[in-house]
Amino acid sequence: MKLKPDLGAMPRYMSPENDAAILAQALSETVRGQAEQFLSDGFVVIKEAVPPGLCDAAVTAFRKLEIDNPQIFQPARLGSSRYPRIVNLHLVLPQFRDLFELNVQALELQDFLFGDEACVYTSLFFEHGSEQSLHRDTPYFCTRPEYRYFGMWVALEAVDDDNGPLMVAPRGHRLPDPDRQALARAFLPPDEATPQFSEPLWNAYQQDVSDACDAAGLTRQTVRLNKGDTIVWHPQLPHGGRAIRDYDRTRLSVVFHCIPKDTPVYKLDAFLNPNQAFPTEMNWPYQSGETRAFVRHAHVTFDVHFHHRPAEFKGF
Ligand SMILES: O=C(O)CCC(=O)C(=O)O
Ligand SMILES: [Fe+2]
Repeated sequence: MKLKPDLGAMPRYMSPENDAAILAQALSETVRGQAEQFLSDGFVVIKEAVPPGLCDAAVTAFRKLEIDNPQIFQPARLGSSRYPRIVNLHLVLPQFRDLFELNVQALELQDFLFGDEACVYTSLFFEHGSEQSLHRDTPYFCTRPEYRYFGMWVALEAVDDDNGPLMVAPRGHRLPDPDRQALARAFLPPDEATPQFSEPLWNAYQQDVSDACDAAGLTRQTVRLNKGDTIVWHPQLPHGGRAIRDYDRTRLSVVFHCIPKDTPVYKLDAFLNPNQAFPTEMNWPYQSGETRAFVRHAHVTFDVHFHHRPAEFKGF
């Protein structure tokens, strides 16, 4: 028997008509102010969310890991002076987990909006700006029920116009999705199952989002941050990385992809089939931190190229 998707379980922050009721339930003025900004613009910047010393400790730990593990880090530069984005370094660096666990206001906000405890699904570390074009994260973090995902991005050093800052399209989180099934049909032969990932499908969806932002007259805003500032974004917020003007500069930053505990995460297979039922609970293995849970993935990964089990890292 085909299960019906539980559309009634759509998170309340997906519908603007719920905003006033959500804000009325905020437990403190601080959370209310942040939630208000988040609901109206699709993101909120929390200034000095973690002390600069915590950011320095994370960078120092990363540099030590690099020195202790040349066999892992040198090939990962792929012949260039740059690493690709590094996935899940928090598995081997407790200082990275601190950036999440001690980010008190960002966690309070997420717990409040989820109505549940936020945990880390995956993380990315960037040594340099990503220069990633405008996109929504939802095709890559498609939960069931849908949209139970937030991005939480921590600046480990100052980010300005020159080192590839984030850009966001404020209020773009409210633009409706295109007909996702039609999009899949346009690209896939009939009866072919939607793959988890496909670059042409990803690009077609993101192009639709970008065009919709233009049609609605939404601008791309640069987000300039100081060390320790943290931005939390809505699952549907269009965002990306601006061009790097000064290639000599780093843009050290960590982004956590956050979900409520035990939430399954799918990719395009579920995102482009919103009416298809998928299991709505997942018994992830967790690595417990001091206070929060982190999904225990098997590998630290350099983009999609190199995979290393945590036990391969010396000094870990
Ligand atoms: O850090 C960036 O430049 C973009 C990161 C991003 O888009 C993400 O992690 O979802
Ligand atoms: Fe993203």
